[in-house]
Amino acid sequence: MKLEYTKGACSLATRIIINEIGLPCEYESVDLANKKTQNGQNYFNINPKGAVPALTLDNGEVLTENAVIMQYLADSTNAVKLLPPQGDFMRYRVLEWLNYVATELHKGFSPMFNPHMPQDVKDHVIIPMLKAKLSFINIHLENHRYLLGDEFTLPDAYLFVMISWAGYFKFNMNEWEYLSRYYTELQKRKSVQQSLTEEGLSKAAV
Ligand SMILES: N[C@@H](CCC(=O)N[C@@H](CS)C(=O)NCC(=O)O)C(=O)O
Repeated sequence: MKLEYTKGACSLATRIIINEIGLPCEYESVDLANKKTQNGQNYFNINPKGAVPALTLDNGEVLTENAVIMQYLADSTNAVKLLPPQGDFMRYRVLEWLNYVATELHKGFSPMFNPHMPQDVKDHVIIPMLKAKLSFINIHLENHRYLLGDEFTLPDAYLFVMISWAGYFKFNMNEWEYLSRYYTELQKRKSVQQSLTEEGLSKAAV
């Protein structure tokens, strides 16, 4: 299989899961500004939505949507610690967090990357909204090592990338004691370290 990715983008979460499971995978970087792959291909020919990640399976199917690719990877390899099986209610708790990170945080951060978004709107609307969501997670993490408790699961990989973006945009992580502790611990995780190294990110942004 092959993952289309962009350095430090949400596709880093997919890579962390690939490394967490230990799957062989090829990687091709995508220049999102020009929609060109590393090999000079028009990226729209791989993913007509133009966004990373896209995972090309060995049978030629191309799967998109970060949260769905992660579910596919866990289910197809029986990685039940990352995503419990159907019939186990914890599966829906994992998916509940995965959906929260995808829809509230990831898509909450997206306008921050838009150069046409006025700074005033970022400062007075987007950043306060993101901070409120990070504060909610911070409180949750006071009594949880990972989002779901003692086990690292799919949304932890995704949240790791979102916290690195908070650092990129110079959010003051000292505001969130438990989120900072969580982030520091995740940075030591083998799959995370491997993924950062593979993307040439010697250290995450915070
Ligand atoms: N709905 C997609 C969105 C992915 C997404 O927003 N990817 C960003 C990078 S983090 C991207 O490729 N943005 C460029 C674009 O959408 O044109 C998913 O959840 O996978």
